[in-house]
Amino acid sequence: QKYKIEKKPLLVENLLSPYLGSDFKNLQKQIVYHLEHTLPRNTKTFQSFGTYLATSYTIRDRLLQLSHDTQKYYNEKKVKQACYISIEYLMGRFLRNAVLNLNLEEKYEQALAGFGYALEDIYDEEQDPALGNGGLGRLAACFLDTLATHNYPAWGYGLRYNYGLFRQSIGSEGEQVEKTDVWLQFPYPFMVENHFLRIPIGFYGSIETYVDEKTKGTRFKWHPSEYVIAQANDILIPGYGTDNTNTLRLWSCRPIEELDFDKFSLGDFKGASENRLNAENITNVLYPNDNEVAGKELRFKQQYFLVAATLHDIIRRLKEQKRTIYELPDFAAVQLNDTHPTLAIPELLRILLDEEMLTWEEAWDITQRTFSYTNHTILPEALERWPVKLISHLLPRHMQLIEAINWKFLEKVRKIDKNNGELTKKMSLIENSWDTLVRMAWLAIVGSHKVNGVSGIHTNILKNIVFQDFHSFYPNKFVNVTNGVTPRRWLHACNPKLSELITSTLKSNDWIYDLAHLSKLREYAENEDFQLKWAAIKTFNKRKLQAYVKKELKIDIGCDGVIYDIQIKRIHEYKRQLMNVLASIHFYLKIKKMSKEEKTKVQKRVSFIAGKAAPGYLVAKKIIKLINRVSNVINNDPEIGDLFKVVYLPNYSVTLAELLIPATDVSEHISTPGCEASGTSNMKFVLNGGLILGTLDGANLEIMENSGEENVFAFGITSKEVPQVKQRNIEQGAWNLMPEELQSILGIIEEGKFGEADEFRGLLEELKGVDRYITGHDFIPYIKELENVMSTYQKPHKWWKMSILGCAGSGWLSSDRTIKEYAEKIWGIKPCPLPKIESDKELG
Ligand code: CRA
Repeated sequence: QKYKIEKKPLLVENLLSPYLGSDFKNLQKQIVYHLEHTLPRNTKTFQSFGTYLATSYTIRDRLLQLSHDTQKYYNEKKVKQACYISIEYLMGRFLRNAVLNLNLEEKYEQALAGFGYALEDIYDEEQDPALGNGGLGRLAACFLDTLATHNYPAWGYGLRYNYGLFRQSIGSEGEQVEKTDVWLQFPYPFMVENHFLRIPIGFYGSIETYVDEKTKGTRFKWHPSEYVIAQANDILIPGYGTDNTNTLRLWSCRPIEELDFDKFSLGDFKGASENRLNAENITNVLYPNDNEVAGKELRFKQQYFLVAATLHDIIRRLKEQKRTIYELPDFAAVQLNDTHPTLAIPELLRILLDEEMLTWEEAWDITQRTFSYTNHTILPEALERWPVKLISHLLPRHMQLIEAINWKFLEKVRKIDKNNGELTKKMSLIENSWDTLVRMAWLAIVGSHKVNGVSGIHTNILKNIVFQDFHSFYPNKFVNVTNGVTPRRWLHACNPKLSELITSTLKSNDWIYDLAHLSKLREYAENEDFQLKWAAIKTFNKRKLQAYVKKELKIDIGCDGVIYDIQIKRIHEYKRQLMNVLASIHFYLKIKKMSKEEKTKVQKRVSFIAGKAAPGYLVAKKIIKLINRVSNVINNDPEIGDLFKVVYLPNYSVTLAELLIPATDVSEHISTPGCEASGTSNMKFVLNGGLILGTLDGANLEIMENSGEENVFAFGITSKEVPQVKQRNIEQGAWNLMPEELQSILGIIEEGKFGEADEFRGLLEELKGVDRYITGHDFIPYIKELENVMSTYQKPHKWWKMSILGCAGSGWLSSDRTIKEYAEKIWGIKPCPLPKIESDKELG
């Protein structure tokens, strides 16, 4: 049975030149053209990688055409657009997503089959650009997919790092080994260098003061002493089932002067290239920290480089439409993805005051109406504060403007400050602690018209604790927009069998762009036949993972009747991978003590963990080492056999997640309550019929609301109760409050069962002392809930009902819903679909 593939007819053929016709013969011609002219190879020498490149270039051609049409149309309509500024984008592989979104899968399959290639294998030739660390960057990528799919006029702005997030392998001692990610060593066919856009960006220098002849007021002008060039690199973003194609513009840094010829002539070859190397440094490397600030001058330069180039581009595009600077807030809604792009606020103010010659009132009004800010974390180590000294040196005019913003803001605060300046001190954008520091989050709040958190609980914590004073000061500024994920990549593309089953059951594929339709699956939750099909797909996906583990890690794991229990995310103390591995030791010891008879009743399980640790985060690296040591002992213990395995999968990436998520029975989201702002992989698992074992934190809570509490394995206390537990730990010592089971596990580690006796001392000292993340407190409830997971798995009817109901309730977790909220509550933008041309004539 065939179903309509997309709601709106695809118009590619009609809009494009005949060259881009999409019957499979035409596609073959295009592929061969690129093979011979772009690579260049010839039809005798091409291999899989060349075929991947040539195929990708044909996709790029199509997207280029569509994006021209899209931009032309948006410009004609003068629609308001969203500009998303983010220092990270974790896009994942491009080809499959583009082919599916353009609805060309069958045709490309046919075209490549003619050359003896399977499209599926060609997809695997692509490397995964890792220009982000974790959830924040992946969220930005999901948003781009949704914005294009739902025809929103939107741009993404970011940085084109030469080296993405490091590649991780595991050394012989179980430790993390990091290697540079040289992702540009081969061409990346989906990125188009835009040589027409080169923007000078200044640093350092001095400020000139002069009197404005017209107004007789004082004016300022910044004279930077150093310049670099920002060059645009565009990645075109196709939407699903639409012609609208948006742009992600990534800036790379070039020197003003490539080579100092005078120095070169004098034989100073190193000195001659200094300029180039210094400039390229700016966009060289992605800082590998997640939820933590690096605090390095180069990082600060990256941040300014990003926002200066972006604002220049936005204003250039505004003026291209012959509109005045006063119209900026009606032209663009600029979203600051966390505080990393906060310098956009003083930068815009500088442009408006010093270049456009506006008054302060006008400039400040435009600035506030243009920006909005998303907060993604409340962890104190992630709240950015930059030294005033550093800012004054690098960007003297911007520091002056931050001081002026602060002065004007505090004037208002003082009026309500009844407590000896206490409030003024707390709300000041500038803090005097170990140094004089600018609080970037405060600046972002003051300079934006809306501030949002990324889940219900997170926004409440922002309003009531972290930004409490600001919330009282600006009661209407704070809103919640819970995160979401794109169902195109995270179900339709990564789990084709489940996608087919859902489409054939619902007799429509409308769910792909309106995920709320999944609720209709509820009526099948207890249908035995449907459950069998559902479960069979899970097994199919698990077999793929089983084969991967065998091939890559040489570990034999079972599949049928074995629970695949997965925790994949950055390694962080608050995410408590340590608690997970301690529980593994608990189960290991328990099985070892069992009689033969008892062992036959054990529910088999594989515990998978994957995730990178920031190279400078030593505790997180120790956790990785412990996991690998424990895995080694358990997996090689003949008394355990296939009853239990612990598998650490190296080099976690978007591509690996696409393999793991569809294959998961239960996934763990066990952060200390209050610490995980939202989490987004939890949403992806539910969408793929995986169950959640989680704490009352982040988006877990909203998953419980939407999929039903009874369909989530939840445990532990609420975030409100956490401070009391922490306080007790401090007062009485965590060791004294720790359950005996855990004490004895720590003892076993200390004895050296998993490596040298001293190896993990630091990790354990924290647990025994303060135990900031309350692992001791939560350990027993966690183990009990894991046992509940295992016994529920033995009741397949109940398990699959929970799994189906989870998925049926996940409509709300789509990034389509999230973006609709941003568009309506914050940006004031509307969809602007390209007009349809009513002809289905195949050209070419
Ligand atoms: N590390 C949060 O910790 C959240 C994402 C996206 C994070 C996650 O809980 O799902 O953002 N925070 O909103 C962050 O990066 C700087 O803060 C994350 O990815």
